[in-house]
Amino acid sequence: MQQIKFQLTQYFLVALFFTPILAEWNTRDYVRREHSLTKPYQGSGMSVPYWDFLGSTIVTTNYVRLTSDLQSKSGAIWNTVPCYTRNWEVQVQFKVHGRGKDLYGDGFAIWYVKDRMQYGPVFGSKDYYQGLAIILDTYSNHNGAHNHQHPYISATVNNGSLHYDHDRDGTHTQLAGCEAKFRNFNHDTHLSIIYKDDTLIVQTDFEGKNAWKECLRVENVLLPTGYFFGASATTGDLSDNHDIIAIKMYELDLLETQDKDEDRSHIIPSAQTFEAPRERVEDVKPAMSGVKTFLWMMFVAIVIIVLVVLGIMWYQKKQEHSRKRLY
Ligand SMILES: *[C@@H]1O[C@H](CO)[C@@H](O)[C@H](O)[C@H]1NC(C)=O
Ligand SMILES: [Ca+2]
Repeated sequence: MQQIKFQLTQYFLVALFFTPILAEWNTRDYVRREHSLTKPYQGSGMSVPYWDFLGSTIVTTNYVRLTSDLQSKSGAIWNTVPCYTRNWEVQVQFKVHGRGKDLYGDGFAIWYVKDRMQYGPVFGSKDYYQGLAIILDTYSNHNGAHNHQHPYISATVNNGSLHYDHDRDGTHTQLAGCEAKFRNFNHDTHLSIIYKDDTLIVQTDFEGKNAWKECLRVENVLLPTGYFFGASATTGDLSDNHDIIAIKMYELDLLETQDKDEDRSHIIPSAQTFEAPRERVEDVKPAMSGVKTFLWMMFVAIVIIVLVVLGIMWYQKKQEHSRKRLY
């Protein structure tokens, strides 16, 4: 009760001050501290509440630097608290900047995944991840003609079976993407990731206009609860400073159609744009019950169809028969 009151008060205070800016937002959404990273970062001592650090990451009073503008660096920050919110929005204020005018890289990624704190080749984090990656790729590894420019933002949902192919800039596994320039700006750059009603929306505010611009929207994206938010970046031969200024996670209201008691923790990350080959499904255990039900229903449907077809054939035969008898 007290907590609710506190949140309400907090909301009203925030609303009073920011009503013009927040006008388009759902009025009951509120910030979840345990999934957010805001200034001042440090609590008591050196640690940052709710966040762990990996690799080259350094924390200053004004930013969290995942990599500096030096070659072969990898850094990450990971939320320590799993997210049990069904509908959420994560807003990331970041700054990517460096000396390179034409050559810079490699980029960074915002994660909502099962495994945290793991080094790897996908922008500083592990490949074959389970969950969602929003990748802000600044360097095109593709030698041939690309169908898009860099920097490029893309969304990928992985159930642990997909490999991120840098040579193709991950294009064969992405769900959607957009071109967007966000390097070396003097104004603030913001990214918004919304996951609501199984729809993923990524918006950008890179032009210093204080307005969101839609980058991508994908429906029928299934993500479980209980995963972790994180951000990671990497440099190779090319480099950049990849700074996270703030991460704010907003809990969005449940929709009327959503059951608040539904257990979403066992969902396997998927998106309908995936073509799931049926024979592969069997070797992944957690999917069994769902897959079994599906196959069972398919079987029943096929039996019904066969019966109907047989019925129609039998009926036609009978009709023909009676017609023959008539003439
Ligand atoms: C995982 O994703 C791959 C690629 O989309 C798909 O082929 C496979 O069937 C999926 N596995 C499960 C258990 O959903
Ligand atoms: Ca790339």
